[in-house]
Amino acid sequence: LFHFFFSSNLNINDVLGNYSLTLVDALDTLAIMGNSSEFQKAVKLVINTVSFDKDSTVQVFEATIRVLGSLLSAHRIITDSKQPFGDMTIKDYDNELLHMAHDLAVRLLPAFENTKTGIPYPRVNLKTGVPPDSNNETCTAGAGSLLVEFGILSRLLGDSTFEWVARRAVKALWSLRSSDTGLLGNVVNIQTGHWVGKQSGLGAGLDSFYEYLLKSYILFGEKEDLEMFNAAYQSIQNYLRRGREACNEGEGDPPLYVNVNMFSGQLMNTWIDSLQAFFPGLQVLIGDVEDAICLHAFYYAIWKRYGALPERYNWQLQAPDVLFYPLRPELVESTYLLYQATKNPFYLHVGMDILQSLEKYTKVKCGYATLHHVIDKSKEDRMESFFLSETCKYLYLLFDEENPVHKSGTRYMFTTEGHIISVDERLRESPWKEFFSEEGGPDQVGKSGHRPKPQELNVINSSSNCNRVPDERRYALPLKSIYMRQIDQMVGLI
Ligand code: DMJ
Repeated sequence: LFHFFFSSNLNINDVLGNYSLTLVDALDTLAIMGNSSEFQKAVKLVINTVSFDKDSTVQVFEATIRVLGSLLSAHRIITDSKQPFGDMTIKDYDNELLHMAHDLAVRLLPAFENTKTGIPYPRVNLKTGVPPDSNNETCTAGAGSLLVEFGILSRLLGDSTFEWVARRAVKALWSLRSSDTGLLGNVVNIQTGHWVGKQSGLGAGLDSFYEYLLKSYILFGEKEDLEMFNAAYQSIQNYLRRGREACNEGEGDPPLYVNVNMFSGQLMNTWIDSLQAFFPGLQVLIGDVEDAICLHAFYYAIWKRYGALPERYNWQLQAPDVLFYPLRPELVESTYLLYQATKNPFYLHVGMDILQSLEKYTKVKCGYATLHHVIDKSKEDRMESFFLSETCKYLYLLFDEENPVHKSGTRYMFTTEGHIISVDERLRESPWKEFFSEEGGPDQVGKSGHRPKPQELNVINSSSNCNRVPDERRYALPLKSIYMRQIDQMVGLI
């Protein structure tokens, strides 16, 4: 029955992976809430019961952001010498979560092999690699937003493989952007490099690609990541942004970011999706707070109308195009980051409003349920793992002014799945940097025939590598207190 159920529902199988996804994804939320007993219990449960040696086909992106990212975040919390969240240490901890992260990442590596562009396959089987009937098409966000987790893993292990393949994918995608608009599409063929989906926007298929260009720079300090982000941000402003120039003054409609054809910049449709609501949060990170305030207000207006965000909203018809709401975090995330940036109590009000709607419309006996229909408020029997890892975490942090995330001597960055990673010098170490730069600039990658294939780096063998995990406690550093607002300021202070 289990097999029938999973194989008949590809969507659920892809995400769930049969590896205790919700338990794993929620680990650092427990720490942030200061619940050390539940955190310790959950970590032990993960260590003792979760295995990736499974005949399970997963999406590389989802496995990376939800599982790999969470394991790395929890590992760093456990081994942090300062223990800002209370005692989150685990007795006799022997880097098990880091070993698990490594094991999972090794199982994802086949996705990066036998691809002519270096852009990975979207799915792998954890036991057998890329399925024989695999699709050669992938979305830009899925293939190009792996660098934060893969880079952290590489830098903790001292093993370049993971960062190398993730960075190669980013550069390959980047090299395929339109030479006229600088925009990327949302779906690409990994063998030919042809754009199958020519839609460029801020939502599904592209969202975290932009986010990770900036966040990779914050974490690793590699200038090329910032250069790519700045260029992408400029193209977004040039071609996606419509409406009046200033948020609060002047003629015309309020600003809005639309979906356009990547080559012509022409409008492709009149909907926006709820994933786009992350963008104001990203704008806060780069200090574009005015624009962030405006865009956030637009999404909040939609939330107020339905008590949720429909998956797609048609701004021309002023009605939802796609009606479900799977407890997504993006609006809460932007609300939280805008509150941190402005300290305007309006954002506490927004958070309270969102919280009350969630309580009213989505709370069920065993948790919180996806809204199947934002108008009639019917529900689905499904609670996505990001509800605990992101939606609840950002809501909690919004109201918890004294939380160590805001107060401690450590500064944190959130992965795209909301996992906290402390920004410190340990992640700036990359002994392989010169090797990477020999690969040429962003535009060269995917064209050069001289790059070693991942196999040739000779680090894929999981069992031998597991013994090479360094004790990162040795590298724990005293960190200065800062909250991420101005990216230059953050990078400059390290
Ligand atoms: C999360 O899994 C991540 O935030 C991802 O980047 C896209 N959005 C979902 C939640 O909506």
